[in-house]
Amino acid sequence: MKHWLQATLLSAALAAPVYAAQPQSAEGTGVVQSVDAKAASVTLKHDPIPSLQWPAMTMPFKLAKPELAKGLATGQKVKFTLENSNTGYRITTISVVK
Ligand SMILES: [Cu+2]
Repeated sequence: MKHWLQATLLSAALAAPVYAAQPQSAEGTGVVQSVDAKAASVTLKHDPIPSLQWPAMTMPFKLAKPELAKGLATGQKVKFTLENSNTGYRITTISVVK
């Protein structure tokens, strides 16, 4: 009986469309507000990201690799790629735009 219940709950969770709707990656642009190389994190004031239905906002992003923080400084305009991980969206590429 218990196994039947678990199987039913599992298939219900797998079928939930809310998870399938999350894109695996997205691109965005923004301005660097601060860089924390030690924490592999950068705070960006990003433009709207239509594919994620995110409005413009200022928020911290985790960097997939600490090296991505190299060369970044407050005030730079950047473009970046986000990848969906089990801890949320994190930056996999980021470069300065002129
Ligand atoms: Cu945001």
